[in-house]
Amino acid sequence: MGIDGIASLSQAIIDGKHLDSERLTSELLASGLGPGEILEKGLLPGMDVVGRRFKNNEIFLPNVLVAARAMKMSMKLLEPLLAGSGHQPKGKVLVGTVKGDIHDIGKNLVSVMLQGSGYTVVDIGIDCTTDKFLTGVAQHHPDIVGLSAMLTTTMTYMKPVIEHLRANGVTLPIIVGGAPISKEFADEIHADGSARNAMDAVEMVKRIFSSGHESPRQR
Ligand code: B1M
Repeated sequence: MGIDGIASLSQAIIDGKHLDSERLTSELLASGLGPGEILEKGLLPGMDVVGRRFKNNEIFLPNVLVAARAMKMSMKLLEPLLAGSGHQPKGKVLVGTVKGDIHDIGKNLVSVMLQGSGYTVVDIGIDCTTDKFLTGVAQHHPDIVGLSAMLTTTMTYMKPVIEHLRANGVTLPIIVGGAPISKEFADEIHADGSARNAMDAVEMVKRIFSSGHESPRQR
């Protein structure tokens, strides 16, 4: 196991072979490779190829679905290791994918990396309406709200979510992310920050806490 195993894992994602991706992930872990390296060098490059081929009409939706299932099988093994354990929670972040959008792999990865950095994450799922975000905030009392969108057609729903939360007195920092989200778009919809990937999201959350938006539980 090593370079060959990693390449086979990428290929298993591309081919949508979930049993292979699960087995290879276990074998790579057993051979001593770290979960972060398996994710960065095996899973994400595989999913990148899938995205490119889908865009170029070289493969079709069912292929993307089986690739996503293979990715999820591997992520199930990696998530507990990426998240780590025994951290004192530094604050709470509520995350959800906005209405009309069912993409959740990226959001889940952001959640895992935040947990791995010591934050508690409340994940309210996919296809979340403005009210679902508001109810989530009322129920879970997060310190930061995170919105995810992967489609140019659903990113526009982030604005109504932010407006609905603000209109109902939610003053918490709201961050946005997902493949189509730019900093300009985030500014335009009055989000408090945006992140390109899971690592950026962790940095953004850290910055928000260190800039004075500290957790109410720590005040
Ligand atoms: Co969809 N899909 N998809 N898809 N899909 C994309 C997004 C697309 C770019 C593919 C393409 O054309 N190249 C394209 C969007 C085009 C656009 O709008 N510009 C697309 C399309 C068109 C569609 C459908 C409309 C297809 C159809 O039905 N004709 C449909 C829409 C369904 C819907 O949501 N209503 C659809 C469906 C699906 C599947 C269900 C088959 C599946 C999703 C499975 C799932 O998530 N459970 C799927 C997949 C897998 C993809 C691709 C191939 C991969 C997405 C992914 O998981 N990437 C994707 C192409 C691509 O991105 N290469 C594509 C891996 C993940 C780790 O990265 O999601 O980017 P990502 O997350 C990153 C960052 O974005 C960021 O950090 C994450 C981790 O680093 N981030 C945040 C995300 N959320 C964040 C929140 C933050 C901060 C950072 O703060 C809160």
